[in-house]
Amino acid sequence: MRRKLAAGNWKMNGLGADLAELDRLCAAHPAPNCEMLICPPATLIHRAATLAEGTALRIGGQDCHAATSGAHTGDLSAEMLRDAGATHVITGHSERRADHGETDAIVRAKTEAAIAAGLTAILCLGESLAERESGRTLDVIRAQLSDSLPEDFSGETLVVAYEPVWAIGTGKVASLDQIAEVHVFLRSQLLERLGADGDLIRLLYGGSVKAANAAEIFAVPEVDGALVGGASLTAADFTPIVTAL
Ligand code: G2H
Repeated sequence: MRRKLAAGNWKMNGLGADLAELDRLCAAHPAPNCEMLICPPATLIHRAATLAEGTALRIGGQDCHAATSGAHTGDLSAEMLRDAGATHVITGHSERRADHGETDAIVRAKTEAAIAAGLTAILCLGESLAERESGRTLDVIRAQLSDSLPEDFSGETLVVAYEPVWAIGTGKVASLDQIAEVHVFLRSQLLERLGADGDLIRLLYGGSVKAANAAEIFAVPEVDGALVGGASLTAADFTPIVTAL
């Protein structure tokens, strides 16, 4: 049975003082077979991982470079994230795709680098509002998945997060039917590509998830958890999402 996952993405938020929120979160007890993860900014990964040691909280990065080392000023390799204490890394978030021109090919290379470094990659994909309104959602999802999936992965090393771009940070949540349609489609694509192993890959929903809507989203077929932005910044907001898993 697939483990459930509540993953928090702090984006470009968080100073040392905010580690107090993680300290509070460490007191949360996910149900059996459920995991909680926070991806703080890179500057906090080492301190966060040290603080979370021995607790159920896992710490991840928000991005990594595709190369293992070299002349890439300002970038971080997956191995560096692991060395700092990360167990996971987000790849292909729509904000990276938009702000840094990350293509599916780049996302795929980053995801491969993450897995090679021993991290679990959370590979994000999702359609824009224009793509949804023109009826192309499933075509876009199919293409993003096939073009950004790494060569080798397993249920332990890869998680796929469906994040409709129009629902990110906007307060607009996709309807339960819209979430179900894409998640069931993603599962069918993974089964087609991997056979029975396609059932082992966890699928997260992301986009304005909060305590008030988490339980109904987690009850949608093929939803194994959530990637949460704004509502992961405080323990008070994130703990109920973890316990709703
Ligand atoms: C989507 C999500 C976290 P939010 O980006 O990845 O953010 O929950 O703020 O919409």
